[in-house]
Amino acid sequence: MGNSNSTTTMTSVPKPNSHYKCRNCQYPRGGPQRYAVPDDKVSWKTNYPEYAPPEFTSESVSSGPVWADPGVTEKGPPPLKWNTVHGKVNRVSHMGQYEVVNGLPQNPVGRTGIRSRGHLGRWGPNHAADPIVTRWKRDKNGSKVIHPTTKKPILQFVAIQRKDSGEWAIPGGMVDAGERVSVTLKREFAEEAMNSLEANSEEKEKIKKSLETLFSKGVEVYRGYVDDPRNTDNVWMETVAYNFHDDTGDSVGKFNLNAGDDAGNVKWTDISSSLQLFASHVDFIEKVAKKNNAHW
Ligand code: RP5
Repeated sequence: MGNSNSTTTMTSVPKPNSHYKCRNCQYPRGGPQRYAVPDDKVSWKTNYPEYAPPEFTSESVSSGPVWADPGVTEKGPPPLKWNTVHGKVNRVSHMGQYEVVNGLPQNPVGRTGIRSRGHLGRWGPNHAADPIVTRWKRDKNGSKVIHPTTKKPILQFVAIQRKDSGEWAIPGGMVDAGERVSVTLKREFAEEAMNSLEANSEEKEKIKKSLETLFSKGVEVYRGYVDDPRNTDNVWMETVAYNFHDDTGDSVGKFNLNAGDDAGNVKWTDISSSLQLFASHVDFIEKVAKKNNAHW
């Protein structure tokens, strides 16, 4: 048998390029165990007749805060307009048109083993923005630190430790209804990494000024789906990630990092392929490392 024949007869399981963090595990913070979804059953195109995922909506969402949509009632699914901006709420996905099944949006990447809204407020896409603030790692003489193996300079980014899961993450956050992404990026960074919520008005003004300059020169590195542990079959996170790079170390390098809001800790973190971060944040960081020709 020749090689060409053996490749055609090989049984290969297609590997999904996502759903590592929102599949085959316990739903976070009090949620149920997700229904098992093997790699070859992630796609909605694959038949999975026995699939019976549990439903879960957390109390914080079902109690009807302003940031959450109405739930399913005896009259059926909420009468919202999908795949469009409805009122001020952006229900358009970066992934293109999503399916609506039995009146509810369907996760565009595939099965997650759980239904309903979990901890997320919006049916369908929940939009976030992620500011990746970077500088070069420098020694005490101010020279860039070069990695001995790759011979490339080491980049550092501002990471926060999330209070909800304890994992390290990019200090991103939800885009408020009607808010511009550029505003969310600055607001979230100021709140989570510089604790601007606790600052007095003079300090707030200083933080605002230094961020204005840095954040005016961002480069978009990613736009799309996030493999977030809160995703379900009907709700999922999407983001726009920007890199704000301080090449000389003169602006960001001087920032006083100070954890606030949803962050328990904040620190400059060396970028390398061994990083372990919340959701699929490591994928965005890899793009930043490659873009800056840094060690990975
Ligand atoms: C992730 O959740 C996004 O990439 C963003 O970092 C974050 C937004 O959620 P919260 O931090 O507001 O909970 O999917």
